[in-house]
Formats: sequence, structure tokens, C-alpha cells
Amino acid sequence: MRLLAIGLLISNIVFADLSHKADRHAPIGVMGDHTHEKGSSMVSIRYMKMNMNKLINGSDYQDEQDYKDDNNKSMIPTNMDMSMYMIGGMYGLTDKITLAVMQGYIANDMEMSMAMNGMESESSTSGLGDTKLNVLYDIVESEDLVVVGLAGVKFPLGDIEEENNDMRLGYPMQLGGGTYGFNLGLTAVKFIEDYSFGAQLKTLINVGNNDEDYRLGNEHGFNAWASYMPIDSVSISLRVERKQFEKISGQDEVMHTMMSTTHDTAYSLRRFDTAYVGVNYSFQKGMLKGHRLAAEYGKLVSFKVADFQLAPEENFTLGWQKAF
Ligand SMILES: [Cu+2]
Repeated sequence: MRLLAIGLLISNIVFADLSHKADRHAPIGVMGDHTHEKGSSMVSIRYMKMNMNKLINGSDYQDEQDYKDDNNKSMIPTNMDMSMYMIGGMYGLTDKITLAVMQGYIANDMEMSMAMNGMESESSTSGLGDTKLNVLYDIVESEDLVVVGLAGVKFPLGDIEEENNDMRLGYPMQLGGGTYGFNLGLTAVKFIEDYSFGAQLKTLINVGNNDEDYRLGNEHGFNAWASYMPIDSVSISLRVERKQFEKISGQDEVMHTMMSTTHDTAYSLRRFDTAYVGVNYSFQKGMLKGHRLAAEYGKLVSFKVADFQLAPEENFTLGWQKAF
């Protein structure tokens, strides 16, 4: 009995140590992959940047002439930069249940050129995005296997009436979806010595119609990654992600569909596959013990979209996390 108690104590101590290891957190672009012990919490800040400057349609890159040949829209999207600061908080309600809240601040810049004469125009939007509140549940938590379930709600905080010169901007320039949504997710990570292998399925189901009489399409995400941890403080990762967006239902009547393909809901049915390389760094001692830094770079590898739009060619995420 006593031996068992000591054994349990030791295994607990060994286990508690694991959370400091770099690969106990997924690559920084993956969220909802881990939980926290009862009473412990974590804050995180992520900076995400995406650059889009190539036209695509179907599964191919396109040029401005292709765009003009295909439709009569008056403007051609030529460049879009999106950056987001995301603040997250996690709190272990029990050893099994963790609450997680996330709030982004978004800044978008978009350039378009007039189909008729090539005249350039610019627009920008910025502000808070939609809020996400999730409950994470520890289905399995052992030394070599972690399985986490996720369920939560997306709150429609982000503005959907962003304009430029009194003209309603296209869907990608809006800051939120305007409706509630439900998040569901399942993440599993297997640890084998210095390696770990993770997979995550995620779905966002949007519900109802927003004030502008439309609803963004549901989003489905699949992630798989492998990471290698040469020392406890560092892990490097390779990840592939598939993101599928269903079509917008309804439409914003104030938006002029003839303005550009991103003012027309047809574009919104789309799928992107992205490959990532990333690094996690977990401070093991000294003043910064408990702090984590992570970065990830993603490059689009394949896509299938229903209408002309700008490809999310490259993205970069930098993150800081601190557990208490
Ligand atoms: Cu956390």
C-alpha cells in the first residue's frame, strides 16, 4: 500500500514535469490542444500575419486578364494583408475541464485595381474580431498520449458593416461573421521518446442569420503534425493543414455584387491546404521559467476555390505563452 502511494506520488511528480517540455504544446497555429490542472491558468498573445497577392480560381493561379475574361466585375483584387493580435486565456476549472477564451484584434489592408483602366484603390479595416469561448475536456492524459475534446461558442463581436467611401466592403474585409457559432474539436497527440505526432479535427458551425441577412459558411479544419524535441526546451515541427469553408448563405444586400468577386458570395466555397514549419521554445529555468515562445511559418501548397480571389500564399505566427 505504502509502495503504491509512493509510486503514485513519483508518477505524479514525473507527470507534472511534462508540461514544461516544449512539445507538450502543439505548434503555435494549433489551438485547443492541451488543458491545464485545476486552479492553474495561462495567458497567451499571438501575432499572425498573412499576405495575399496572387489571384486564383479553381485549382490554378490566374492573372488579371483571366479575371476580366471571366466576369464583368468592376474591380480586381490585387493585394491583401491581414494581421491579427490574439489574446487568449485558459483556466483549469477541474483537472479534467479547462475554460479557454480568445479575442482577436484584426487589421486588414486591401488593394484593388479597376478592370476598366487599371486605377488602383486602397481600403483598410481594423477592430475586434469575434470572441471564442471554449470548454476543453481531457479525454486521455497520460505520459505518452493526450486526447482533448473541445466544445464552445463563437460570439458575434466583430463588425460586419465596414465601409470605404460609403461603400460596403467585401466579405474578406469584414471583421466578424455577425452570427453565433458552435465550435467542436478533437485533438490527439502521441509521444514517442523525443518525437510526437498530433492530429486535430475542428468544425465551426455558424447559426442563424446576421443583421445583414447572411451567414458565413461552416468551417472544417484538419491538422496533422510531427515534432522533434532534441532538448526539453526546444521542439521543431512540421504540420499540414486542410481548411474547408462552405458557401455563405444569403447575402449582404448593401454590398454591390458587381464590385468584385469578393463582394459576391460565390467565392466563399473554398479549400486550402497549407504546410508549416514551426518551433516551440519553453524556458526551463531562471527568471523566465514558465514562459514559452513559439513561431510558425506556413506556405499554401494546394487549393480549390469556386471563384476568383486572392490566395493566402504565406502566413506567419509568433506567440508568447505563460502558465501560472
Ligand atoms: Cu494553455
